[in-house]
Amino acid sequence: IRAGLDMAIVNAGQLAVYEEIEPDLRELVEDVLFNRRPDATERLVDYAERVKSKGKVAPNEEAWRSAPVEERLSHALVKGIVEHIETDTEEARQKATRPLDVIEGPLMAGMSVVGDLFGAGKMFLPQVVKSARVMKKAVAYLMPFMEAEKQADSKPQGRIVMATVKGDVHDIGKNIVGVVLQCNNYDVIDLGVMVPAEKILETARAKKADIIGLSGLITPSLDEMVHVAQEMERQQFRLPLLIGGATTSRAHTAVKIEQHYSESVVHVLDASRAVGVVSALLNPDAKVKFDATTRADYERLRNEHSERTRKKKMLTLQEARANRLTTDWNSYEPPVPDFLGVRIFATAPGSARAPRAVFGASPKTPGGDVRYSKRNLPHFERPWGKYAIAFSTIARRLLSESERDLVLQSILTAQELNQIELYTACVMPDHVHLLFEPQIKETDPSGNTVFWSLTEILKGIKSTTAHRINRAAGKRGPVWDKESFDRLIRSESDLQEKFQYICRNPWDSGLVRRDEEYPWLWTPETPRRGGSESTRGACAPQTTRPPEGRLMVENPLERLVDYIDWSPFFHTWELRGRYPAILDDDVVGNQARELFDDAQKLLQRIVSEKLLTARGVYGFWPANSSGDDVEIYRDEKRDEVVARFHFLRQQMLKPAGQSNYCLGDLVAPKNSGKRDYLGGFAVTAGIGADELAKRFQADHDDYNAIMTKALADRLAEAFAEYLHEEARKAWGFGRQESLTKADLIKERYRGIRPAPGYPASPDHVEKGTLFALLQAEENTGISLTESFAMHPGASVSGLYFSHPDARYFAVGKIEPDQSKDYATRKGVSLGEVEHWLSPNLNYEPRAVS
Ligand code: B12
Repeated sequence: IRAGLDMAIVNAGQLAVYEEIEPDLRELVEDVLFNRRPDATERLVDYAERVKSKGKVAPNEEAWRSAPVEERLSHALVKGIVEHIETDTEEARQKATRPLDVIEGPLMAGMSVVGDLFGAGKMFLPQVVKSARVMKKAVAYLMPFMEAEKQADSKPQGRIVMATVKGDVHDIGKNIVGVVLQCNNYDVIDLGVMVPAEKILETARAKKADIIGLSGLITPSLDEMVHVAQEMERQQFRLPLLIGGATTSRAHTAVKIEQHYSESVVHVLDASRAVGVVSALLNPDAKVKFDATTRADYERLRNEHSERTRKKKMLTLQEARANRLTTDWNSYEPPVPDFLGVRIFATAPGSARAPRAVFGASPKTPGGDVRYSKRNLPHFERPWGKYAIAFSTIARRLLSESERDLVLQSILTAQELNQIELYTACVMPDHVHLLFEPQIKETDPSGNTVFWSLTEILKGIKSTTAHRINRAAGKRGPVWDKESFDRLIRSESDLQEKFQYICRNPWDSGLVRRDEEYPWLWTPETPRRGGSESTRGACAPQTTRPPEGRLMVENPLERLVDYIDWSPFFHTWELRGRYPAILDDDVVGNQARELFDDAQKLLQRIVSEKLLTARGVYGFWPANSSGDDVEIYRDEKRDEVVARFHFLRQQMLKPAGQSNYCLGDLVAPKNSGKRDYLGGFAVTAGIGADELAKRFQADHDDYNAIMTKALADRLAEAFAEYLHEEARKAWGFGRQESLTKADLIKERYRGIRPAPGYPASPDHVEKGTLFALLQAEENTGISLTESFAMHPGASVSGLYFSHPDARYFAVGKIEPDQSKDYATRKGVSLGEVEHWLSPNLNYEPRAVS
């Protein structure tokens, strides 16, 4: 512009990485843009003519393969290409003096190009995560060579211990930040989710961390972050503290956290800012300036906050109630649902407690399998390998029924002790079949992961059972044949075949009739009781009986796919825009399309291979409001209150004609004489998501690990949408709906489904009441943490309101009078209410309590 440019037209859809534009062309273009020479335009037009006359030459996709190995590695990293990475890394290793030089040389150089391009906004997040996958695969390939040479790790720029705080389960955001930091050569120790303060601080101390980073999705986590900051101060930590996650903000960090800890406390809005913040904090010179700016900024935010709080025009609770939403209940007939009680929807009917998916071959290990010989037979083991095992009794002696009980129990104990992830077990009269995956045993002093070995696991099972069988029979001597047959599962079909074979063994071998049960078969669908109480497994010919009085509906995953709202999926990957327009966006369109294609591929796999299990429950209950609360009655007699939902009312001064909303106003009051109803739901699509993500991670594939969780979240929201449609039909008024999926996303239907924690009902504790009414844990397998987060993470729960005037709103800030009233209504202390509603208080709690 300084050089005289008035206007430019950019085809952002064809943006290339600037540094990769051919130097001659770049010079010609720069001459024009920067007005460097009088004949610049002619020269560029001339060049264009020459290119045109040659015709469009299809770029040779593989041309980069002929470049020197250093350039190939850099190209693979920048473009996220994994195909040749092992070959190229091997070539670089042979050229280098030490394997470590490959990391510190070409790989690091490639990653720093990626880091710079991302930092400069020239690369998008999905590309960076794909680059990280290439880097991790290369490093994993070199690892065995470095271990063999006992070489020290390369020196990272700094070490960051990260965790999602206690009570919170979500980790996509944290995982993304972790990958981006790793790309920039920071050593990230990720402690996972639901991590107590003590563990975070102990690890930071033991591992000599340079920075601690916390993440959280829901508001109760904010208090936990304050606690971590206070503990860091008390224990005299001197490390910067980073705050991140959907529920956090700069304002909250400034107002609630920063003053508790004297070292730097910094809120990080998203992954693209993480590297800048971390590098500033770890550079002593830059840190001084960075700290001064941040502290001044937070000071200003605190002042603005207290100014706003002082100036905010608030009503008393009484005044707010007088300005409630009014309904002429006399002329209103609440719709009556088809049924009362709950309905369960599941992709795989069966027990909610153990609905684990059985899938996936053993991941490949770059260093190859560990091969060894036992009694002249070859054996293979690999990390996260799955094994089909068989062992027999000595001389094929027959086990009695109680002995078979003992054996099954002992196998289940190995699973409970977390030595194995059990897929199936069948104790036949004279032999045992098992399908399992050995789990991590420990980390050895040099930081290597050690798995339980097959020998240890089988020795444990065989010797305990032999001992117990002998003791019961008053005998001595061997019970089991010394040899066990183990087979590494190498493919998906291999796994399915073995799984089916074992599950059908009692029937196929003619031991039991088709209509009989075999109690010593265990599968993931079997309730975890073991012994003679255990029931027949999933592969056996069977019918699923729903729990007494409850309707179970089989709901395949593919049905949910149509209900997915894709826009938030792109936000997760930091691509801004609405779907489907984002696919043709000038700036992010290409990247969005590539990401969307990758997502479709994985989604198809998830659906066809049933890699995730979704379960949901919804229900209706007779209900009437009583003040700001809603009473739930046992039955239509409405004389016994079985539960009570407590709602909060807006207290801000509203413009004339607008009401002070409260969800309670949407249900007919008790004294109206009208029979109204309330609905509720809880859904998850996250059963199996952690396991699937873990498998991708074991294959150094963070891209698909993050993608798995993002898709599970989408499926959970889609399930909530689908179930709401079912509920509206069951409630009658939804039967006439003819809405497209886009209409559903725009909520063009009658009624709302606010979730405990969302702005209209900010109290997460109400989830406890909802879960009890739905028997959600039993019916879906979702459990609540101490902070009322739902586990698995990809879960949503909420209430259904049918009133035609129902709209979403934000309760916003509340005054001490409402907190006290709310505490009385709930029968809890004021302190407890203030703890859970802390972000909603328009006052400092200690001033009034
Ligand atoms: C998508 C979404 C979901 C998804 C999954 C969420 C997820 N992926 O984590 C689903 C549908 C499962 C969901 C469920 C719920 N949600 Co929700 N959800 C959202 C939404 C719309 C987007 C969140 C998101 O995925 N962002 C994208 C990810 C990548 O970003 P991120 O996690 O923030 O991470 C970035 C930064 O924060 C930062 N970062 C994150 N961690 C760290 C760590 C460090 C160290 C650093 C440096 C940086 C950093 O970098 C990351 C990458 O850029 C937000 C609203 C919003 N716009 O934020 C509500 C929101 C988070 N949800 C909310 C609520 C209440 C819920 C539920 C409790 C509702 C319910 N009753 O069912 C449940 C809880 C689920 C559970 N398991 O307990 C509230 C939370 C606030 C509150 N009042 O508690 C929000 C803010 C909505 C609102 N306005 O009220 N939700």
